[in-house]
Amino acid sequence: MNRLKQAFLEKRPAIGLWQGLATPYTAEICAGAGYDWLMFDGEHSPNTLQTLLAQLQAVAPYPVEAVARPPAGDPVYIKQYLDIGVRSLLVPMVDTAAQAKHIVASTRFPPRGIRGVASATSRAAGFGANAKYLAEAHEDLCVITQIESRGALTEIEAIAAVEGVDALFIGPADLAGSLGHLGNPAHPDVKAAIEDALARIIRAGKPCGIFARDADQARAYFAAGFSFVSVGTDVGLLAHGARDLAARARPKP
Ligand code: 3PY
Ligand code: MG
Repeated sequence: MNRLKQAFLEKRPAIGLWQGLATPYTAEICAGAGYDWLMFDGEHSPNTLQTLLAQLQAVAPYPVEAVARPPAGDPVYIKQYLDIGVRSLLVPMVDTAAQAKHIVASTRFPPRGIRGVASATSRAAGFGANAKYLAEAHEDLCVITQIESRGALTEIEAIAAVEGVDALFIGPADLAGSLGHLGNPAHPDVKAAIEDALARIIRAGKPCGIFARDADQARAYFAAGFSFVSVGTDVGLLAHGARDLAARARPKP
């Protein structure tokens, strides 16, 4: 069973960690660190299908759900991601219900959708060993669409109502940009928009996720009703840790 969907069903808060380093070695370190899900980023990190595949293989033995974000909600990316074994997709920049429907259709084989058919050669189907894959693949998928523009805010109810959209995820950085506050997701207008979006997504009956900058903000988001929260990034952990260590080790003049 998809671990993120399981957490949603059991109403268990799911903590995630953003993965931007694009290497299997660090992904494996993070996989054993106690997060419920890791998010491998194909939108803003230097990931190729090969680097993504290597990271999926590295984290496979760990009890963590591998979420991956394609560069866009394009059926071509989606079928490639699913074929290498991604079960949970975070799709950026989804502004309308029509887009959300197209994305869900891209994850389903005909007649349910338009996903290109492969199973004998795909890792997702156990390289042909899973005879039920074509019939049952959709049951284990988790499709999450991002709400991160002024336009998407107006469409929340319609997007949340799309069958096959399992959860919605607010992107504070892009949302801040779209609302005229680029680089300032803490601006009161953005905070108000996030609160309103969360309330409407909960009313629509869908789990809502968000990106938090630190542990305090993550806990506050869980307390506010978010179901899944990503806290910080692997890049940030390394960058801050490295800078801090250098600064503290340098002898004072
Ligand atoms: C954003 O903040 O725009 C994201 O996509 C991730 O949080
Ligand atoms: Mg974004």
